[in-house]
Amino acid sequence: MEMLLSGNEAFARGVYEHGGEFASAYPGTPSTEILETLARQCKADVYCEWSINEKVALEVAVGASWGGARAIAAMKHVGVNVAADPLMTLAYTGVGAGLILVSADDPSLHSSQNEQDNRFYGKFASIPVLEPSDSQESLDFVKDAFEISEKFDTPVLFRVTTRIAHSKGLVKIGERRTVEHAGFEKNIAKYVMMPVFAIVRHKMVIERLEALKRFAETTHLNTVEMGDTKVGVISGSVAYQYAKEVLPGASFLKLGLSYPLPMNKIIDFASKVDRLIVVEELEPFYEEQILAVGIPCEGKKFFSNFMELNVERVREGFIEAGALPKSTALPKQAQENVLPRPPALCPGCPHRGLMMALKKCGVNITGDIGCYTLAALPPLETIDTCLCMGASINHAFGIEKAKKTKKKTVAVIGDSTFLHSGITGLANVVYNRGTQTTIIVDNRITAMTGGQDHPGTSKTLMGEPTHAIDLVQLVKALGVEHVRTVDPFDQKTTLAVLKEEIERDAPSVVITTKPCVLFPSKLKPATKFHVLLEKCTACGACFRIGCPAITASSEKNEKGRAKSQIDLELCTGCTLCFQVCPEEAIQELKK
Ligand SMILES: Cc1ncc(C[n+]2csc(CCOP(=O)(O)OP(=O)(O)O)c2C)c(N)n1
Repeated sequence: MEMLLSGNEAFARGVYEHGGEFASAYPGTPSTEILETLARQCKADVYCEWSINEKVALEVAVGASWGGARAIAAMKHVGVNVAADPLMTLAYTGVGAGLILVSADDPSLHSSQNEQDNRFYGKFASIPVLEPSDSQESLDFVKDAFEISEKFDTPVLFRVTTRIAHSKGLVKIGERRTVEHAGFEKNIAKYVMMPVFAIVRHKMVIERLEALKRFAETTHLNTVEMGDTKVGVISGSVAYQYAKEVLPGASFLKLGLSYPLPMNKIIDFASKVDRLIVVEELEPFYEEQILAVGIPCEGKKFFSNFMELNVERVREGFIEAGALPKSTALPKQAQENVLPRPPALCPGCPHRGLMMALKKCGVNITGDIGCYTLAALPPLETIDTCLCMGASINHAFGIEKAKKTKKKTVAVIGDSTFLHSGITGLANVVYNRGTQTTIIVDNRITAMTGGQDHPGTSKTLMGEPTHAIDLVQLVKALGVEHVRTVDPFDQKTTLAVLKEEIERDAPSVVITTKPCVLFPSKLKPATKFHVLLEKCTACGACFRIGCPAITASSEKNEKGRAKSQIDLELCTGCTLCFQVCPEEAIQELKK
């Protein structure tokens, strides 16, 4: 049977079909749908969980693998940085049953803070990297990945990119097949990485890499497609699809196992073509390794490592390389006349109320990663920093200790992010006698990635009720004595509480308590608000809160400035515009 599946859905299907029994992840675009699909369709056979962060996700998957279950841990590319500590030594211990670490990279930063190329983690840790080039391979390669993992006693890095993860293609699906493995067995030389054992395992890693190199030469994952021998193209992942579309008649060496590289196969391929061109997205990962063994090849000078490739960019690269005549250039497409739509907080988002109040506090605001990061942009312009998850609390602390900044600094962090990697930072603030205010914007969900549960929401990914961490109790236990909760839609109280806590010469935490507006089951039925045009003076106060429900009406004031109007479809009745209107022109709509 065939199904139309995204790469993520196909990978999930592959885990099911090839006997996966354990799957963990922390959400992050473009990887999130792997666990969502598994939990929706396969939870009777595959245990699924949202882990509290990526390090935990990898470590529990390692435990499952050592315990005899084929396991996967999925995360976005920056998540692998969080999981890098266990990963580097996991390369030494090896696995029990097959273990796959999925790294979903995001060339072009569609929804990420950087464009790092995680193929390098494979080389760094000396573990194999598999890269599917479409949905079918996303399913099929799971079988190879589990088998390689078990045969070579290694975790396998399964690297996809946004276009592979989110594009759909027809996929042949099959039945589930399970493989029996023994449970955990004591073996300290393998599982206890103290120097005396680790040194032996490191030797094993080096020998294993040699064995993997030999395997790379013969595996069906790396295929040669001979065509015209003027140009030989080495490529993999989605870049292969682009290159094949643009230069279908050329000879290709397609790499499905992209680390370690099959160097003999590459040497042989190079000897059969006049010229070797490497087409790969982001960094010159293949190119540098091929050049390092003395095989002349070209790549990055035609296909830049900046932003993702596409068919057009690959066509232009081949034209520049002289592999395609200039006449094949496609006419530049006319720029579509689309109005720019900068990302904005949703109408009714509780983060807006907090940011409006914070704007009046005259403080520096170190930010974190979540929907609230959008408040860095106009018109709110409150968030001053965003580096990586959990960093906000530590940045505020560092700025305070640097003692060069007159204004006070507060940290803003989401509930999911606080649990992911903020708790340790707050403990550090208390321990090292910081005095900052930390604001936890608790909308009771991981909103930015589409609304996943976390250890504060009382529900597991398997749909079971569970304990919900009480954030007030948690931060008190860390030693924060001044902990307040506020309703961010109540501007007066929120501002008063913030001012009081910011003034304080001791660490404090303010927790906002309104849920994400996209989870309406948690909200009261909305009262809508509208603008009384006869009272509106077009002062712009309501525009400055950045609510997409508020737009310019066709009515103008005497100076020709547009008065406001509220889109009743979008209004959630949060009351923030009502609270800022100095003319009482915004009123509740009587039913
Ligand atoms: C290490 C890492 N993992 C995952 C992500 C993807 N991601 C971005 S923000 C976010 C969490 C957002 O949830 P929360 O902190 O509750 O804020 P909200 O969006 O709900 O306001 C996640 C998982 C990331 N950027 N970095």
